[in-house]
Amino acid sequence: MDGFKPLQALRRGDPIVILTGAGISKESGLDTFRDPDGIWMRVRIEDVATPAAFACDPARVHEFYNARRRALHDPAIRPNAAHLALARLEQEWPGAFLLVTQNVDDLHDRAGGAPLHMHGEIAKVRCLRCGSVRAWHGDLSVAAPCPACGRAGGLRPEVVWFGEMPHEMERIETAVGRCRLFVAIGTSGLVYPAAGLVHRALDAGALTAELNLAVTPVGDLFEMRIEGPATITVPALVDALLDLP
Ligand code: BV8
Repeated sequence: MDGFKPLQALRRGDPIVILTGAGISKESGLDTFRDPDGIWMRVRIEDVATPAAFACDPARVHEFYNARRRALHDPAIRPNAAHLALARLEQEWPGAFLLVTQNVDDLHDRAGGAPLHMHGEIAKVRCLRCGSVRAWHGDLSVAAPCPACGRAGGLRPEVVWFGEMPHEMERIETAVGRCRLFVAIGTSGLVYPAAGLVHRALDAGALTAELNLAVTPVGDLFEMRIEGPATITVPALVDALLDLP
């Protein structure tokens, strides 16, 4: 793909940061949020993805996440060629590499990657009573007792809601500030602070690339814009990077 020509300014082993969003999981069968068939087109953020929503109607919030967690157990939902290509890049790249995902699904992990889940993970639970965090694959409910402290009523999905601070922002911002290549894949670039990371990459003089199915509101910020489905564009990006001298 000619669109990858600017990559030739990089050296093999230059630090890379990749940011992914819901679009990378779309071809695996998981809904995005803001596409016409997206999740936020069916349910309001204020009703299911804020601390106030959980305080007001925890059962409704549990059901929203239970349905999405159950989907992850559908055998038809599995990592796609884009997840697998990023896992290959992570394993073979001879320099610093950080994969940051906004996604709460486990497809990068199941592909063999080691993503930093800045918005948390739907297959984990946190106890508000004792603070413990652990894997959780079944349905959650208000009555479910915490496996650590035994108390009920305090378990919540280990995801970052709107109005909550994403995980490991300092580590993410440090890596972006040092990277030579910043790639945003399958994200609408509308949710902060994730959407602001490209500015930090530009300030650091990094090469920036956006891989998306369509033009996004922040597309003009990126030096490279590769349009197409992630299962095509991401393997092509990884091949181009691993072919660098
Ligand atoms: C916070 C987990 C403060 C839950 C999510 C400025 C600065 C800081 C904050 C703000 C700010 N302005 C506004 C805010 C508040 C808010 C925000 O950004 N609101 C937006 C709506 C304006 N931000 C926050 O609240 C954040 N917290 O700021 O805390 C603070 C400060 C101090 C101390 C304490 C607190 C927290 C945000 C995190 C919220 N949680 N997810 C869950 O999943 O249920 S965010 C939500 O949007 C999603 O979960 C997802 O993670 C995120 C981004 O969505 P995308 O992944 O981009 O998905 P989307 O559908 O939008 O786009 C998909 C893209 O894929 C499209 O472009 C499409 O074209 C493309 N695509 C589709 N198919 C394909 C494809 N691409 C390639 N191939 C394909 N096949």
